[in-house]
Amino acid sequence: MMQRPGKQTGVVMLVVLGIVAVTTISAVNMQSTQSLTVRRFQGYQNIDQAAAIASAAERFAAATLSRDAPEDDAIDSREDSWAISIPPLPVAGGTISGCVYDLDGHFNVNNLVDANGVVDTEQLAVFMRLLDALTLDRDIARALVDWIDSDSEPQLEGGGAELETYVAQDPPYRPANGPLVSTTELRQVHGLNGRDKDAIEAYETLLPYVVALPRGTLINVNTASPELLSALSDNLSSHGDTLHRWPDDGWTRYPQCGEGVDVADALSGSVDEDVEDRSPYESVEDFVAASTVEVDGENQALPDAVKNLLSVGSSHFLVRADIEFGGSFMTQYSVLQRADDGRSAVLRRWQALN
Ligand SMILES: [Ca+2]
Ligand SMILES: [Ca+2]
Repeated sequence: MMQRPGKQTGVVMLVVLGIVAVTTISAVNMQSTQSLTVRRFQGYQNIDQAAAIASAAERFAAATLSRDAPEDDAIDSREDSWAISIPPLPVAGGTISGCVYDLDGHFNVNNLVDANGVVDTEQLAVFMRLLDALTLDRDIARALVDWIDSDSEPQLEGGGAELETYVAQDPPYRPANGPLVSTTELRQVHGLNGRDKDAIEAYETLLPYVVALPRGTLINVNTASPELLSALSDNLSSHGDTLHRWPDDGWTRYPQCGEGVDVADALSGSVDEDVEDRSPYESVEDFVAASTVEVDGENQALPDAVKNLLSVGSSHFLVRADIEFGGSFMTQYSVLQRADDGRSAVLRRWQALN
């Protein structure tokens, strides 16, 4: 589908306005930097400046998401105004670049266990097929259920792991028996833990496809990876590549930002028109129709139980901001939860200095 130059231009104007706001903040702070006579504090000061710029970028992203909320009937896709990557742009004394990823296109591991602390068999089936699609061991799914579920009984069908498995580790530790706060916790789960090369590889393979969000999120079929779409039912195991709605293979970059929209090109309205049709699904019913496949001469639609796990919109986003300031580099990640009224709350935020 052809990209819409008008929309892109609008987006870039907003980016420029947002950066002007950021630059103003930096300029004020620059003056205080210059008044410092103690040079050895310069590094800390730069980090403070970078953090201030990152914070402005986070607010800018939240504002973009808020504007988007009523724009397209709760549809979120890579065609939306929040989905562009911002190329390195100058701010006073440094540069800023960044992007926003939708997180509801990933499998939320906390959905594996329901509100009563008991395994959700429908979610477990999807997760096991996702492991299949990634050629990972299905036992990881049962170990993960045990890590989250409230009891201390290992899953019956094998692969489960409760307290006795973890106290045998060196050093010993306990399973959380509750939701994951971050996907980095997966490195403690049986099958993904320890110094074993296969476990480390399995963790790294799985990480781009999963997320740890509050329980009850729906999978956005407009931003889900081909692997996750393939995992929705046995019938779809080879259909993810045709069903996904990414205009490029951008899901493989997560959480790296893509190449930024060229500001000059976008302002002149010159954008790439040679893009394959990946128009977003406007409803879950649209997706169900597109994913209905013929099996043994009969049309088989996605079962209702799976349909109920899906959405065409998103409530959770990862904002990435890369800041260079005075020779210091900082990457800040913020997990935003957008409410129905468009306002976002920050669920988590972390920074990496490099
Ligand atoms: Ca258990
Ligand atoms: Ca447990």
